[in-house]
Amino acid sequence: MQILNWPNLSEAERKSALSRSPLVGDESLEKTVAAIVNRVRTAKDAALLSYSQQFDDVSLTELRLSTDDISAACARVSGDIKLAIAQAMANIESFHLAQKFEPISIETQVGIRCELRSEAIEKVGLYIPGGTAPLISTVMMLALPARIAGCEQRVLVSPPPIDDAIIYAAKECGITEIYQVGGAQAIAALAFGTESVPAVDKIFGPGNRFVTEAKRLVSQDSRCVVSIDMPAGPSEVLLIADKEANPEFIAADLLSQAEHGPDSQVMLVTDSATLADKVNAAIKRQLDVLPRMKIAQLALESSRTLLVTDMQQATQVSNLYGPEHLIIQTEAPRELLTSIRAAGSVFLGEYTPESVGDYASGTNHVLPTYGYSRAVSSLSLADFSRRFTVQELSAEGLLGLGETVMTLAAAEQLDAHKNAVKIRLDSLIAGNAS
Ligand code: HSO
Ligand code: ZN
Repeated sequence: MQILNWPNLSEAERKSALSRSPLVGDESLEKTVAAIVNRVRTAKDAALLSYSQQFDDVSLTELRLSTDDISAACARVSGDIKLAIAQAMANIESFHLAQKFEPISIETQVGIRCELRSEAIEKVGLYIPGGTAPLISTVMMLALPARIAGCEQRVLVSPPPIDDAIIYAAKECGITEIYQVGGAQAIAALAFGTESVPAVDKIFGPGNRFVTEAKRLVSQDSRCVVSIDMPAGPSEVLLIADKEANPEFIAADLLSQAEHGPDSQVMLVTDSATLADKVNAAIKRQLDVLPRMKIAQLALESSRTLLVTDMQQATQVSNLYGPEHLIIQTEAPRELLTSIRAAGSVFLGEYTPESVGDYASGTNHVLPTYGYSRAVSSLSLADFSRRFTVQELSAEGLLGLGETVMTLAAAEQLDAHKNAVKIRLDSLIAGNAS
């Protein structure tokens, strides 16, 4: 990894040191994806089946997996994987169960009750990417909170052929239906509905640039009213380390993120030039034996080590970058936590590799990338429900607030608003007089 000395960099050089590769949101991508979305909207299942042939080279007659398909897939999954899934599920369940919303109900003024309630989103669509890594963990990260929140219909889509372990995890996590369809066409199906795939209220899950673009397009299309979880970019990690940190641990953590994709980015921020050199040497050694060496190597090309003067400056750099994952391997990692302003998920100490959060500690691994951690939160139970308010006034309550509302309505020159209060106050006063 390229090593840069942060204090010596100009403003422009600092910006470029923290830059990410541009998100491919070009016009031709938008056109291609819009065409796919439109075709699915109008031709429905027929379009999905023909895209499966064209993009996945699979000729299907049925999009939905039958119970027999599901049982057969589950029977092929090894006992080891089943046990690992069970332990991960238990932790993810505990952590998300603890996030249950407590309703609020207060009297803001005598006779005026205001409430905040929460209800599950009824229909959710969960996208699980296919490709080189079957993301079993993502099934758990999406399906478990959906079930705990109480979402009634939990639909999973994934490109064919769907990995057996994905099907097993989906079944264990209470997915109500599984469809073998992927790409932009799967997102369009979830947004508009087809003969087989139901339309949903919200779509979750990571995907390639076609999937991401499709999510963006359908979330802005008023012909279907569908929300999406969060904006998505390539996966990334920033690691803060001091001179005491273990270079082999650090190299392993950086490579675990780099192997996700050629566009992944890993950053090391340290006050020790010696550590930076040791980490580079360790990366070389560990990279050599990785099956996904080529992918990780490409990711490392756009990754950097930044040398800072102290740990306070390290947190400033991290806040500027706003990483999806932030690993802190310093003598007293928790002390830095209060200085962290933007990070999707924080991993404290040398025994907390990012991998534990990716799979099984209990936290969610769907996190804001691309600097969005400044304003977007990591996925949680709240994302699977909608909050709404309730209010109820007694006559006494309206008598106590009516004048204020009428004054404000008059100031806004909205007489009908004023009248909706006045008509009641008049009736109350008349009632009192009689
Ligand atoms: N690091 C990924 C999640 C993941 N890792 C899934 C392994 N499997 C994005 O947070
Ligand atoms: Zn990962």
